[in-house]
Order: sequence, then structure tokens, then C-alpha cells
Amino acid sequence: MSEEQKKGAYGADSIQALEGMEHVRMRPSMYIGDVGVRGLHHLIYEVVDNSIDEAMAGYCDTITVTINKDESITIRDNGRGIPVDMHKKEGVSALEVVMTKIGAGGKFDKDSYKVSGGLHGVGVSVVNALSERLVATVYRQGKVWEQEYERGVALYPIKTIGETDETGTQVTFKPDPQIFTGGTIFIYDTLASRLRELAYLNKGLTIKLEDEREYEKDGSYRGETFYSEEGLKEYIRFLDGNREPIIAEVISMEGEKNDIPVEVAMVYNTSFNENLFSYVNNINTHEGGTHLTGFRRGLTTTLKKYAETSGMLDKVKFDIAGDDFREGLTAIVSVKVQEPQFEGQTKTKLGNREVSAAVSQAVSEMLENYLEENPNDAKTIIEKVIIAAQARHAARKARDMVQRKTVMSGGGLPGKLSDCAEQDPEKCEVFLVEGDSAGGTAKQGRDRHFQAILPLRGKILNVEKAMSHRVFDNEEIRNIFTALGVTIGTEEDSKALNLEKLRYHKVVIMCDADVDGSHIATLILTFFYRYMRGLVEGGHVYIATPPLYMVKRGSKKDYAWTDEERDALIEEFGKGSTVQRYKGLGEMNAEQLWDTTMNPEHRTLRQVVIDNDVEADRIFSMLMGDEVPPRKEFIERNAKYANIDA
Ligand code: 0RA
Repeated sequence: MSEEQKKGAYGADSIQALEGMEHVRMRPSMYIGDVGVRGLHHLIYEVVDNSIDEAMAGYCDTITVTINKDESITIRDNGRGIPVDMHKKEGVSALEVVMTKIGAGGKFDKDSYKVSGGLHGVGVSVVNALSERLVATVYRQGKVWEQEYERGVALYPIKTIGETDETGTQVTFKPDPQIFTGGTIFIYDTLASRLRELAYLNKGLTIKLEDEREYEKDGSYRGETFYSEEGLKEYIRFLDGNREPIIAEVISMEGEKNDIPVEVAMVYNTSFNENLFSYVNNINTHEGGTHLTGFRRGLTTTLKKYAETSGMLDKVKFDIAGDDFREGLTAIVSVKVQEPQFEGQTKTKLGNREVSAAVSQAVSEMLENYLEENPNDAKTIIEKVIIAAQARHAARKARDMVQRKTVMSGGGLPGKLSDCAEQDPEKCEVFLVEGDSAGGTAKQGRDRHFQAILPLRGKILNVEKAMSHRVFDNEEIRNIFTALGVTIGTEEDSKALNLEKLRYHKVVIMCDADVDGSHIATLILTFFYRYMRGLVEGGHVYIATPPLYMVKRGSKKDYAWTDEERDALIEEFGKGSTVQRYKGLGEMNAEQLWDTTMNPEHRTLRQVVIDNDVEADRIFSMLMGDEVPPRKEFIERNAKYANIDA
């Protein structure tokens, strides 16, 4: 069909629609955040969110997501089906309006179609615009309706293709490789953790994931079904499964305050970490906001009041701060807000003022009841709070020492740091290197103009098991803090991070490519995750990938990162080629280390991103915690290096 015919067939309004679609394709990041792996997966969440809205309205109880063999995605729900009748104003079917008009989403039928929306709340039309092909199939009014699109443009008016006694909506789309520069391959685990999260956040809803690219041993497709009977209460058990609770049950409540639906679940464990997760309309709010402020306030006032009236604080001579009430606390707060205002750097901070009081009241009521009915648990919690306050006073002394050091010795950089010449942090990189010997090689091999080296001695402290004053006491950790130039702790928040003085915008963890090396990398990552989360969230943390092999023949040499690459090189170089297996960074000379791992022109740095906060927390607590069997299972399932030391 020519452009002229298209205009003729669809009229002036659809030309406007076309312009909207063009805008999405020209500026995709404005609509889905980015065009990398994250944005790609966001397409699925956008469609799923629409089905979840239908479920929240009470019309749908099952959603199925299928990764098809050709990397297209099918999302099916058993809701009412997108309306198919003629849209009076637009002159085309309602389905076509929803699929091709940017921002039409649910707006045209606000009462029956509550918009919770994805992170960007942009609607399926954006997914359509960014797909090389999309097929919408609607089961409604006894018929099966269908319309197909190419890069957001309808290929024909809606038509019926059969009869049915079911209702629902099915969308199949294939992301456009012209748009997604990071590739169009979907990651099963990324989808699984988001869909699992959605199932916990929407109890009673069944969400299925099927991956037709992979078969199980019995010939069936790889897949999982996510369903939660108890919602957040179960989510807390899943999340805290690797920690030891100090109270008998997960405390939870669900209710509505001032027309705002609020759900809270919490537990105390033996750890020293605070793990608060919050959601607004199923979106994880990393940066918190008014709902979290409300939660903290409700928690602190209620516990404080209980502690005072019970007389447990009578002999306590030191002050108790807000932080102390949250040591060893794991909690999830989920609210649904009609018109959420998102603020903050990543637009994940809730701004609506009215939400704070709603959550605070809800939490107070829930906790008062619980403490009243469970005096033993109440005592255990307050005792833990008092110990936390005591430890905090000790920690403050240790922390003051770290900071005084920073200020005192004129910048006070650690002696082991080989700094770079460049002063602009944006251009600077620091390599955290395992061991002094590899540190020496890295120091010789680096470009001293912009690359700094900080050697770390052996295994750094496992912060997952240590109280914070021991963490600040640890020499390796203090070196990391002072080398990076960041400070930690303010009066209100002992772990608040100040990244303004960050001296390097790339912080690269460089460890051996073996089991020990990955253990050390995990220890460092755990430290960053627990004590410098903002560094990770800001995209500053990277992992270097040293090669496993060098293949040589005569003057020809090249490196391999996998067994397949090694075999390909042997094949290429022909008879007489020799293979050297690197057992660690120490076996490389400075030039080799530069060529393969440090030179920006050739190296591969893996940026560390947090896909899913809850999942990240669970994995760190498992990898670094006390329970051995789940850790063993995880490592066996994910081991890349398993064959190296065997
Ligand atoms: C507009 C109005 C109605 C339902 C929907 C949209 C709807 C959209 C999607 C997207 C994915 N699944 C969906 N299911 C339903 C209400 C229609 C009515 O009143 O029957």
C-alpha cells in the first residue's frame, strides 16, 4: 500500500496517530527508558501490565507469557478482551485505537479500565511501534478478532477469523532489531523474577512463563507457574528464606486508608541489615518516597511507644535512633495510587504527600495489634533494637575515624593505591585487583593517565555476616572508601552515601577467572550492594573479564574466553598451535593483561546492574549467609568455572 492509499484508507486522525508512532520510533528511550536489554524486556512488562489492570478490575485470573522459538513474545490473558466495536470519534475499531494511538491506552474508558501502567505507563501502542510485527487477537462476543501491524502500522482493518466461547486478549510481538541495538534475545531468568514478583504483588493471580526455545529432559518446554495465595506475606518468606527469623511469624496487614490500598508485610531476622522494599502500582520504588517515610514513621512511633510503656527502656542510658528500629528488619510496602507522581533521579521515588499518613496509620494499627497479642515477640524485637543502638554508638566511633583519616592526611589516599594522573572523575577508572602480585602486573600494564590500581589483600570481609562497626573497622574496606573518595553516614541515616566526591566513574573489579576469583568478586559486590548501593545503581560498577586461554603459533597469537573460542583459534592457526591456560591474572604479563582485560579498545567490561531489588537481596543473603545447601545448589546451577579446577 502506498502512502497515499494509507492516508485514503485511514483518514486524517490516523495520520496523526502515525506521527505519534514515528515519534516513539525516533525517541524510543523517552518511552521505554533505554533500547538495551532492559528496554527490550520492558516491552513485555508493558503488555503484561495491561492484563494485570484487567485482573485488578476483577475480570482476569490467568496470564501466560510465552517466549517463542523465533524470539517473539506472546502474552495471553483471560480478561474481557480489548473492545472491538467501532470507535465513534476515530472511525476505526477500539482495538486499533488502543494499538496505534500513543497515550490512548485506557484513557478512552477510564471507569472500567484502571490505568496502573508500567514504569513509564505508556501503553501497548508503544510496544506496537517498536515491533517489526505484532498480532493482536481478541476473544470477545463469541468471536475471534484479529489485526496485524508492522512497526505500528495496521496492515488491514480488524477482521473476525473464527468463533469462540472464551474471552481474552492475546498479543504476539517481535521487537524491531532496528531499534534494539543491544540485541533482541530475551533472558528467561530476568522475566521469571519479574513475573514471580508480580504474582506476589497480586495475590490470587496465576502468571505462567513458557520458553519454547528450551526443552526439559522430558520433552516439555521450560517454564514456571507463579501464584501466591498470601501475597506479600509469602514474598517475605521467599525473600528471607536464607535468614534466621527471630519472631514466630511474618507480620502483615492489608487494607485501605483514605482510599489508598496499602499492603505491608515484615519480619525481624538475626542479621544486621535493613531490607526495605516498596512498590507503587506494582513498580519497585528504589528511591523510596512518601510511602516509605510513612512506613518508617509508623514503625518507629509504635515500637517506641511500646518500649517505653513496657518499661524496657528504663535502664537504657543512650539514645535510640530510627535506624535502630530497623536493624534485622525485612519489610515490603505496596500501595496503589491513582495518580502517582514519581520524582528522583530514576523517577522511582513516590512524591504524593497524602500517601505518607495512610501508610503510617496502617502500619501503626498492624503493629499495635501484633505487639499486644505477641508479648514474647515484642520483647525479642525491643531487645534487638537496644542492642542495635549500643552497636551503633560503637560504629560511630569507628566511622568517625575513617572520615577523620580522609580529611587529615590531605586527601589521605591509601598507600597501596596507584593513582592516575587525570583529575576529571568522569574519565577515571580504578581497578580493584585481587592480590599484590596481580596488582603489580596491573600497575605495569595500565595506562597511568586514567587508570588507577588498588590491590586488595586476599578475601575481603563478608559484610553479610558482620555488624557495621566491624565493617568500618576493616582495613581493606576503609581503603576502598578512601580511594573512591565517598563518605558515608549522616545524622539521620548512618548508611547514607555521598557520591558527589566519587573519584572514579568506573570501578572495575578484576579477579581471577576461577572459583576463588568469583568468590572474591562476590564478596566485593556484596560490600558494594550493602554499603554503596548508589554506586551500583549509578552504573559505576563493572567486572573485568580476563581470558582463559592464549593460543599461539609462530608469531600469531590470540586469546579465548570460552572453550569454543579456543577451539576455533586452534582450527584457524592450524597444526602446531600451542594453548596456554591462564590459571589466574598472575600468569599474564603486563602487556597481555593490558591487551585483553584493561585496554578499552579490546576489553569487555560487564556492567553490574540490579534487575530486581528483591531478587538481588535474596541472592546475596543466600550466597553470603549461613545456609549451605541453597548456596551449593545456586552455584552448581550457575557455575561457569566449574570445570576449571576439576
Ligand atoms: C479497554 C476497555 C476494557 C478492557 C480493556 C481495555 C482491556 C485491555 C487489555 C490489554 C490487555 N488485556 C486487556 N484486557 C482488557 C473493558 C471492556 C468492557 O467493558 O468489556
